[in-house]
Amino acid sequence: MNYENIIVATHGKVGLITLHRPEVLNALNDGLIDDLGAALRLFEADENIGCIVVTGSEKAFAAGADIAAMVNWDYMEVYKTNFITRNWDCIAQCRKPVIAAVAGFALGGGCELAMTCDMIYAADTAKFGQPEVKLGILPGAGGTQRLPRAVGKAKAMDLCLSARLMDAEEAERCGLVARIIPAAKLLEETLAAAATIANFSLPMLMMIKESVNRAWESSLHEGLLFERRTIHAAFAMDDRKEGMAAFLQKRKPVFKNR
Ligand code: DAK
Repeated sequence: MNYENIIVATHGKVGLITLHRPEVLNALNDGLIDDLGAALRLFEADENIGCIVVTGSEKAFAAGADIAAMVNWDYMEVYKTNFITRNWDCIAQCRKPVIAAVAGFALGGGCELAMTCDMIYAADTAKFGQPEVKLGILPGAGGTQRLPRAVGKAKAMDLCLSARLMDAEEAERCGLVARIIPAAKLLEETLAAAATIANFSLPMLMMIKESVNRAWESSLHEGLLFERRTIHAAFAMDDRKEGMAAFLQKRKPVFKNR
């Protein structure tokens, strides 16, 4: 596939998507989100891919939705074209693990895009924020919902209402970011972590992802029930038998994704 706004590569079992609109700090327009959706669907369908990394440039993961594209739009236009929403949920719907590797700015829709991934690995240069209020709008692609779930109400209110930016250290401290990595090593270390993940049993990765997401989307009781049913089901898997047998036989497991 040829894409205009992203660069796609594979590294063994890891799919890498690099947002690529350098002249506008990877500002998100429909074209980019459509490209991202198409690439994710191909990786999702590819049995050889076990984990996906989404990244940007050294300067910006993404500086938000494309303000130049939005400036003259009116309500009917965004409503009828389903602006951004059309492919926006492509990451959330992906069943394989998706890591956002963020260097530089992740602002507005860029921060929302990173939060839609399963986890964020941040370069020490990363800056997160929901500065939409400066433009006279509100975070509109999940920011008012995912940010408080990730960092708590107080900090989410502070970020959304004041438009201030948060650095990588603060983002890790408050739970938005899973790891901080020196900028020069961000991609290398993220790809290595993604490779470790991708070598585990794919159906088990999908079950774990589904179960952890339940913690966000249901009560504790419902989440625990879902987890219990899932671990019972895991006992039907060849990979579960293989993983345990390999441990006892002191050898590496050979997972068959079954
Ligand atoms: N859109 C368009 N162009 C952008 C951009 C953006 N978000 N961010 C940067 N650029 C462009 C700049 O205009 C500039 O272009 P030229 O002047 O060179 O032609 C180029 O990228 C380099 O930017 P700067 O010269 O400004 O670079 P600096 O290092 O000085 O500053 C910055 C970097 C990131 C602090 C600054 O560029 C900035 O403040 N950018 C805007 C950040 C922002 O406000 N982001 C929030 C955008 S609103 C929706 C869902 C979601 C959304 C909306 C609707 N629905 C479902 C309906 C989301 C909205 C947003 O994200």
